[in-house]
Amino acid sequence: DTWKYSLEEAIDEVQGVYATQFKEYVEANSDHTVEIFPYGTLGESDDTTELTQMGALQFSTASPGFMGKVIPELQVFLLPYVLPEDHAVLADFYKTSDTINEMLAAKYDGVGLHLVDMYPEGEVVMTTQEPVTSPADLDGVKFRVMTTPMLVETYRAFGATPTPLPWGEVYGALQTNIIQGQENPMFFVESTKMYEVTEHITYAGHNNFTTAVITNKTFYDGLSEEDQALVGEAADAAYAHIIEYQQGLTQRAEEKILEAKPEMTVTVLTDEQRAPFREAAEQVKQKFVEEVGGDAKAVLEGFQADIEESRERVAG
Ligand code: 6CS
Repeated sequence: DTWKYSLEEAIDEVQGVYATQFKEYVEANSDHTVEIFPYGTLGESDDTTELTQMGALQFSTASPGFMGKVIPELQVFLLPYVLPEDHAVLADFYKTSDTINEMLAAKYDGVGLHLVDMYPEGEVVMTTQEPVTSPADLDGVKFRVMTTPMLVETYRAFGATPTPLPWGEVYGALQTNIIQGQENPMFFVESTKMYEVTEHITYAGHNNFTTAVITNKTFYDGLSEEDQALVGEAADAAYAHIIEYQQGLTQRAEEKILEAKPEMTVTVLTDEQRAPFREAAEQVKQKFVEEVGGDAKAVLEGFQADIEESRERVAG
């Protein structure tokens, strides 16, 4: 069979590198072929998620920054200062967390999907027109976020005027001053040339971009045991590859940006400068628990416990 697999990114960006590895594994180990549809061929993330729920696509990459509208508990990934910064701890966490692989995975089943894998894409940085060293600097800044409500809450707590937009509108909105800031991993700031339409980059250490690979549930349940195992193995191979691929990726992207635009400023906030952002994060976590309700509290607590276990495991 041919399995259709859509991305929110280009083929040479992180999601494309993952999907290419997945495809190579499937094709080397079965008679199936995987046809990849990069961003721009089928619509925005919300569209490709729907196409996957309907079964028109078998696989897609669907980031919680958008999918949080469909499964509200997924917004735990958007909460600032929750995910670990250490790459090895992160890499262990996604693979071993029962909160992700059991509790959140079950939520996907409820909306006609099966969760194949989740992985980090890199530390999120803010890019803005004016320098940012404190929440006061975000006052009056229309700041683009992905379309899930907790991101709006985050940037409101950070002092900005949050503006949710699908990805396709971001570059143009920066160019025309409809927005004056946005956040994304450094590789994406470089590959999509967002540095051309912003002047300052700020590392606040508040999050790592998480994405998820999903399949249509009816499709997945209909696969033979052998093919289900193949999907899992292909995901494991792609996961190992993407974790390795990301070593130094942020740094390399930063260098490329500075080469293309030497006047771009890059600021890594100190612990002291991060303190008010961390403080604001507490009220966002509280909002998540209160407003999302349902399993939100259990998910956040499970998350924190799983992260702690990963920290201990990696520390040896
Ligand atoms: O900001 C966004 O909307 C996009 N950012 C990344 C890193 N991947 C896809 C997503 O659509």
